Amino acid sequence: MRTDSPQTIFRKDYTPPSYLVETVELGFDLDPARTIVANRITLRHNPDSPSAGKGGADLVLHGEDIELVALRMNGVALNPGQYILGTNTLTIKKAPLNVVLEIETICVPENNTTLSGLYVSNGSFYTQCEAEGFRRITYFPDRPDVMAKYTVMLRADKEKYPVLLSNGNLVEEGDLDDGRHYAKWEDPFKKPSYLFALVAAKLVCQEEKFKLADGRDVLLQVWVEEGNLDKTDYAMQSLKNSIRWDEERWGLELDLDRFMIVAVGDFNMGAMENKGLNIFNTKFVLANPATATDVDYAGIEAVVGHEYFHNWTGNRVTCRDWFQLSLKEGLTVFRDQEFSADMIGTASGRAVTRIDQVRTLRQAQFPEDSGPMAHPVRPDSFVEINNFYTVTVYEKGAEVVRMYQTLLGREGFRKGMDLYFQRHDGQAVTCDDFRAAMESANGRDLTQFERWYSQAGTPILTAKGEYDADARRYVLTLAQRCPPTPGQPEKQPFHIPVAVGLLGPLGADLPLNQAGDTTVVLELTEAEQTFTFDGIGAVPVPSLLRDFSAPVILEYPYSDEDLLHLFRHDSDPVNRWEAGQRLAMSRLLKLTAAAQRGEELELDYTFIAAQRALLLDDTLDAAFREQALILPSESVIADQMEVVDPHAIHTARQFMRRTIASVLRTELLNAYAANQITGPYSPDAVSAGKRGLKNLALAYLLAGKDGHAVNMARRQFEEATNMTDRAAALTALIHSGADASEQLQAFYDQFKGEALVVDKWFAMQASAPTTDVAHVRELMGHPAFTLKTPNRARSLLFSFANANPSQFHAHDGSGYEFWAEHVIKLDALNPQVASRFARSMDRWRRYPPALQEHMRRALEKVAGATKLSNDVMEVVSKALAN
Ligand code: B3K
Ligand code: ZN
Repeated sequence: MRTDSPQTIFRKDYTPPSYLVETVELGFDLDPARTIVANRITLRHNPDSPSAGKGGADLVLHGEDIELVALRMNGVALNPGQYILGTNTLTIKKAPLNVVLEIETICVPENNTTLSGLYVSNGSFYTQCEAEGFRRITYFPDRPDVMAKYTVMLRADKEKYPVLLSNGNLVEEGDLDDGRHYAKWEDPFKKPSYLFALVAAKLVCQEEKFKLADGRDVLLQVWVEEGNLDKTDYAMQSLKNSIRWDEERWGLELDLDRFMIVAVGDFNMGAMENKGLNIFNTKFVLANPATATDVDYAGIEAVVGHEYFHNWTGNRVTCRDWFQLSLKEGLTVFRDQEFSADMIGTASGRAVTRIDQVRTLRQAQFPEDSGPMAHPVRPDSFVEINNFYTVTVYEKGAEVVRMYQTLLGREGFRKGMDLYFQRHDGQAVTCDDFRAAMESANGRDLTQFERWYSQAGTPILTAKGEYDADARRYVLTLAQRCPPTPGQPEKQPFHIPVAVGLLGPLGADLPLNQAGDTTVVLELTEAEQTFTFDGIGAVPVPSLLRDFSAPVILEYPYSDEDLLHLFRHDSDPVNRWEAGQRLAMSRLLKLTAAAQRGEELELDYTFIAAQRALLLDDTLDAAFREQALILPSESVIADQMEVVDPHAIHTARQFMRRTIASVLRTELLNAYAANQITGPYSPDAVSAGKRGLKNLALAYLLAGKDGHAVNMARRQFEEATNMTDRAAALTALIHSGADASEQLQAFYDQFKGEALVVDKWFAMQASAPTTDVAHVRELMGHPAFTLKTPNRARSLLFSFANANPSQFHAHDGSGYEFWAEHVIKLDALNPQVASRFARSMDRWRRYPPALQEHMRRALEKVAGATKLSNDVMEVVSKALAN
C-alpha cells in the first residue's frame, strides 16, 4: 500500500530518463519470509535527458515496500548521508556519468497480498511487474523507456521449489548446500523492467518441440501444478496456432529458443506477457471438457494469443511511457481478435466474434466513456496507472487500430505495420509513432485521426437519407457530435470510417458505384457531410456502419419496417444482428416505461414473428442464431435511459423472455432437440454454436416457467458429458428460480477440488436474480470462499455487483453498503482488485434520487476510510467529483 499522498501524473510532463541502464544482474535468495535480492546495475547518463549537468545528474530509483540493506556505487559502499531514501524513491544526488550500483534489499513475498511484485501463491513464488511492480522487488528506474539486458540467478530450496524459471534462456543450473539449488537465466533481448519475471515453484509441464517457419526448433512449455496436466492441451494448441498465425499473417517470428507459459491461481488480471515467460491466471490455461465451458476455451485461445502477440507488439516495440499503453494493448487486442476470427475460418464465425466485440463495447466501454472515469485511449493524466488498464485503452484502442485497417485496407495496414517494426524494433515509442508509420507507409495524412487518441467520449453519429426517384439518387447526410467528458467540455470532429450498403426492396444489396461495390467506406471528417449515390432504382433501406466500422453510437430514424427488412436480409451479418437488437431495444424501453407506470405489459407479435423466423432459418449457423436471440442486457438497456430504474428494466426484460418462451415454445423445443451433439466434446465453433443455441433455448424455456423445461434442465445437468452443458443447465435452473438445491450441492461435491469450477459455482449463484445481499453474505461464509484469491472474489462479489442489477440496487441500499464494506476490506489486501470492484458504482448519478442518496453515502464511506490506496481513492473521488 502506498503511503505517500496521491499525486496526479501528466502526460505533458514526460521527460526522458536521466540515466539509462545497460545491464542488470539480479540474484535472488528466495525465502517466503525473507527474500534477499542482490541487484547490480550498470547505468550511464542519458545524453538526451534535460538533466545533463557537469557534475553528473540526480539518479532516482523507484522502490516500494522493500528494505534497503546495502548500497554500493562504483565499488564503494554508500552511507546514509550519501543518498536520500524517500518513501518510494532512492536518490543519489549528482551521480557520476557512469555508475555501477550494487543494491541489496529484502522483501517478504508471503505477506504480499497485492499480487504485484514478488509474491507467494499456494506455496510457490511468482512475479507480476507491470505496470510498476518491479520496484517492489528492487530499487530501479522502473519506467518502460529504460530498457536493459538482464541476467538472473535464482537460488531456492530444491524440494519446495524444484522449478526455477526466468526470462530468456537457461544458461546454468545446479545444486547448492543445504538442499538448495540454483538456476541462471539470461535474456538476450533488452527489455523494460515491467517484463521481468521469475517463477520458483513446484510445477510440472507439458512440453513440445515446434518448428518455426525459418526452420528453427523451439521449445514450448506449459507449466501447471501437479494434477493439472490433463488440462494443458488446449493452451499448448493455442500457443502453436498463435505462433503460426503471427508468421503467416504478419511475418513475425518467435525470437527465442524457448517459450514458457506458467499458470497461477492467484493473479490480478488475465495474464502477463513477460519476455519468454508468460504468467497466466489459471482461468486462461486450464481446460478439459469436464471442467471448462466453450466460453472458457475461447478465452484461452484469445489470451494465449494475446500474450504471445505482445512479444512483438509490446516487447520488441514497447511503450515510451504508460500514457501510451494502448500502443501495445489496443494493437494486441486487435491482433488477438483477428486471430480468433481467423481460427474460426467461416464468414459467419468471423461475424459472431465481431458481434461479441460490439457487445463488450456497449456493455462496458460506452458506459466508461460516459462516466466519471472517462478518458481518452491515450490518457492525459492518472493517479494510479493500474486504474487505466481499461476497456477504453484495450477495447476502444483495438477499435482505433481496426479503423486504420478499414481506412487503409488490409494491405495498406500491413505495410504500415511492417514500417512500424522496421523503424522501431528495440525502441520505446508512442501512439504518434504508430500513426506516423501508417501515414508514411500509405502516403496518407492521418492528422485528424489523432483525435481518436486524444478525445474521450463516444461520438454520436446521426444519419438521414433522402431518395429522389426521378433522379434515381439517394443522398445520405451524416453528422457527428460527441458529448463532453471530464476535463474535455468540447470536442472536434473525428475522422470516422462509415461502411455503408443500401438494400433494395427485395433485400438485395444495390450496387453503389460503377465498380459494382455493394459496401463502401465513407469518410466522415466534418461535423456534417452529405454523400450521394446515383443509379439507385428504388427507395433503399440503408445498412449503416457495417461490421461496426467505428466505435460510435448510430442514430437513424429506422422504422420497424426498415429494421425488419434489415433483420431478414442484410448481407452484413453484424448489421443483421444489430437490426434485431434495435427491434428488441425499442420494445424493452417501452415495456420498462410501462412497468414503471404499473401497467400491464404487452409484446407485439411482429417482433416475436421475426424472432421466430430467425430461429427457424436453417441457412444460418446456430452460433449466429444464438447471438440474434440474445436480448440486450439489463445494463445495456439501462444505458439508454435518462434515469435508470433497474427494477422496471428487470421486470420488462423478464416479461419479454417469458413471452418469447411461451409463444415460441414449440420452436424452442425443436431447436433444443435439433442442436444436440453426440460424440466426444470439441470446442470448435460449429459445435460450440450448437451448444450455445440449444442452451439458450433451454434458458428461454425455463424463463417461461415451464414445468417440462425444469425436468429437461435437470436431466441435462445429470447427463451432461461436458461443463458447457452442465453449467448451462444449472445456471438456467437457478436463474429461473426453480429449485436447484440438490443440483447445486451435487455440483459442488463433484468439483470442490477444481478451483475454477468452484468459481463458476459462486458466480452462477451471485448473478441469479433471486440472490439478494443476505444470500451473498451467506455465501461469503462458505468454507471455500476467500477474498484473497482474486478469481474467487470476482466470482462472488463482482458477479453480484455487475451481473445482478435488480438485487444489487435493492431499494434499501443494502447492496451499496455491502459494496462499501468490501471495497474497504479488499483494499487492505489488494488495491488493484479493490479498485476494480469500486468501479461498480461509477454510474451512480444515473439512478433515481432515493438510490443515489444511498450510493453517495456508500461512496463517501469508502472515500472517508482510513488508509485507502491511491487506486481506490482515484476511483471514488472521481465518482464523487462534480
Ligand atoms: N499487460 C498485462 C496487464 C498488466 C496489468 C497490470 N495492472 C496483460 C495484458 O494486457 O496482456
Ligand atoms: Zn495485453
